[in-house]
Amino acid sequence: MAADQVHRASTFAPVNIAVIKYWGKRDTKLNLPTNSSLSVTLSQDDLRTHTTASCSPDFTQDSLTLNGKDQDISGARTQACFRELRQLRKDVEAGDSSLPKLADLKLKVVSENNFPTAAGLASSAAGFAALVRAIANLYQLPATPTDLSKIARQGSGSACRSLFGGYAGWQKGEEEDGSDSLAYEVAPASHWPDMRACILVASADKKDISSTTGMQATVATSALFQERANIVVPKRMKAMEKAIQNRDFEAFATLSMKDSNNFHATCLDTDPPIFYMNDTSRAAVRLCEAINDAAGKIVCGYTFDAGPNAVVYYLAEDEERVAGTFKAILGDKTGWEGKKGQAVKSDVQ
Ligand code: 2P0
Repeated sequence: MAADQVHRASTFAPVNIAVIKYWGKRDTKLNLPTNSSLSVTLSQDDLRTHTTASCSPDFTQDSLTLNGKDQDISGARTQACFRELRQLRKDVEAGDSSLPKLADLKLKVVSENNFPTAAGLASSAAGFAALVRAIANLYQLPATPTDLSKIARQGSGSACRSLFGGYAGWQKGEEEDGSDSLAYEVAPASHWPDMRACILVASADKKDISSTTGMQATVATSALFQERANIVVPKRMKAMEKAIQNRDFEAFATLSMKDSNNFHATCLDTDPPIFYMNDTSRAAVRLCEAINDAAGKIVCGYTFDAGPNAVVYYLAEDEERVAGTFKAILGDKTGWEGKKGQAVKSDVQ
């Protein structure tokens, strides 16, 4: 191999927003969750990570930059992704001696987000999904999205769902080695082409408490948590999959709102309590309730992740009634400069 030869591959990965939330780990090293979860993938035009992975005999160390800044890659999560992908490449190289020995070369990963990082907009999900897929493409691995989901999960749990478009589930699995804790497609976006999402940016600041820290505090101290993980979520996973299969918006939106509220209730029940929602978030909840009351049926459903920003789902036929109302009150998209009170519409992809 020529000393200056650089091998390179690029990919995009989308943000996903859970409607049945992941919150709690039973194994912190392998990122094995205490309950299954389900998400909707947002359009890459609106929120996504673009990542280029390259390797070359000229590189002297592995590196990762995000939005132009060097990232610490010494953590166990990034190392696990690099290690597993390299091992898969080694297996491929072992079977074909004509292939270049890429697994022995240092990796350079360059990522860009087109939205605020770590503000509760699932940036780690898109980030690790893009990192894993870019390296898998670079190594030309014969891996399915589900295979890659088991690697991305070790980077960040929610990342496993960002390897799929449309509606993605993450089954918690039972095995101790994580071999069955993987993502799967519930339905492609084309199954429900009228689904829309509106993101209400209550704050684009970095969140106070990381998801990893917050969820472990909840597991350790919340009395409501066991009920959620063992009873509430298993039933809801089934009901949500059915709502999606049947394109039953009222059921989809009602379950989304209930699960968001149940998750935030366990946050409040954590010692010390965790507050991800703020006054703006609560105003968005009331506005959704008012829109649904005025319509006489459920035309929108909100969900909040580990941050104050709302994602409101609705159908295209209710665009004016839902997104129109939010935009009239909050103003339209003007970019991601970190201003409060923006409404950003997104398609499902
Ligand atoms: C989710 N969240 O299902 C839930 C809902 C936040 C609230 O997944 O520790 O960043 O990296 O596995 O994936 C955020 O947790 O946590 C998250 P780690 P992650 O989308």
